[in-house]
Parts: sequence; C-alpha cells; structure tokens
Amino acid sequence: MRHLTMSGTAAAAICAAAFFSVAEAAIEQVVVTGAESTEDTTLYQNAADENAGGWQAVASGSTLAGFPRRTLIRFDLDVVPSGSTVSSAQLDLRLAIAAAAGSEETTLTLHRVTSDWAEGTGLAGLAPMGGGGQGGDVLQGTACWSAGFLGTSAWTTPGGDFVETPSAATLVTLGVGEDFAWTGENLVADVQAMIDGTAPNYGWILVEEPDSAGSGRAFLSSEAPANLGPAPRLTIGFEPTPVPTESYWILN
Ligand SMILES: [Ca+2]
Repeated sequence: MRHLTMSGTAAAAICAAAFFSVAEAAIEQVVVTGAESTEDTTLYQNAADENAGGWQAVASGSTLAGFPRRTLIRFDLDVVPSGSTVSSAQLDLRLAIAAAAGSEETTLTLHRVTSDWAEGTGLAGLAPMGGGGQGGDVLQGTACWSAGFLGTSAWTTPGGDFVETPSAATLVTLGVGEDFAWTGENLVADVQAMIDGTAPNYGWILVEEPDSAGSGRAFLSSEAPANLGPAPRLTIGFEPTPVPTESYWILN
C-alpha cells in the first residue's frame, strides 16, 4: 500500500477511497450591536397599544405605581455562518434609568420570544432621554403590549408570547451607568437554534416575574447616541464548520 498526496481532481480519477483531514477550527467571537443589527422596543401594560421602538432606552420591571414594562430585543444573526457550533452567548445592557425610590435589586429574566413582532419607531412624551418612559405612539403594524403587529397580529398572551423557561436571569441593582449581563447554556441553545433555523429568530423578552412595583429599569437601546454609553450587545462565541484543507489518498 502506498500513501500519496496529490490534488483532489487527479486523485479522484484513479482512487475510490479517500480520507480528509481538517484544520483545527478556532473559536471565533463576534459582537452584534448597533441600530443596523438590533431591533428593540418596550411593551407597556398600561398603554397596551403604544410603541416606543424609537426611544433611546428600553424598559423592564414595573413603575413605582406598579405598571409593568417589558423589553423586546432581537439581533441580526446572519454574521454567524450557518453550520457553526455556538459555544457562548451573552447579552449586555447598560443601565440608564432606575427610580431612586425603587427596589434596590430585581431579577430580570430573559426568555426566547415565540411570535414575530415589529420594532416600530414610536416616541412620545417629554420624559428623560427623549420620551418613551411612560408610553409611546399608537402605530399600526408595530409591537406593543397587546400585539406583535398592532391591528394585524395580536399576541396570544398580552405582554408577549415567549418560552416560559428563562434563557438567562440576572440581578439588576440601582447601578445606573453599569452594565448587566445575561448569559448561560440556555441562551447558547437559543442562539444555536436560531442559527440552525430550528427556532425562528424572534429575539428575546426581558421580564420581571412576578411583577413588583418600583422594580423598573431602563437600559440604553440601539437608538441611544454613543456618548451616553454602549448600545445593547450580543456577544457570540462560535466554531465555524471546519473546511477540509488537505486530502490524503490511499491507493490500493
Ligand atoms: Ca429601538
């Protein structure tokens, strides 16, 4: 038996059996961020048809008066090649607003969304950071507490349709200006499923369950100007599908 190395084309003509060796694929990391790659908006229980997708922040938790908000967020995952194996995933949000009289800490859980929605451009009111804190605009076809697409497609459950089991959970303090991270194996599984196409990419929803008055937190959204701080980021570690780099042919 002789062992030869030659071009695949030449070898294929004379050989029936082949063995491929592949390069060791290194883990790559990508950070998905920015308005072009992110859709984010807030759902308001007490303004159930209003959209604030254009607001410079997104909110979760409840106001001092006990009205829940929920953040919807979705990232463009096309930057990760299909066939990749996801090894890590982390969502980072910069805390922008927390009521001084609010609860000192609250656990916000991230869940995979199971119905589609549209970010919208709603922006209303004169609250800090350009409005949106108490609601937004009524815009047909955009996400709000009552619907993923107002006037077209209501949520099955008002407040958003999502997987009950959290993908990640994090304790959020009153530390305005600090970053808070959601990560873990369930979030990795979500990203893997979205890349594989076994789960649609409807993003995630950030909720407090059960809701408690004064737990409200607002984070910088993808529309926030850079001087305020970093926009939402999804950092993904992945191993691309290995590409054959050499062919070793065994001739009989
Ligand atoms: Ca937005």
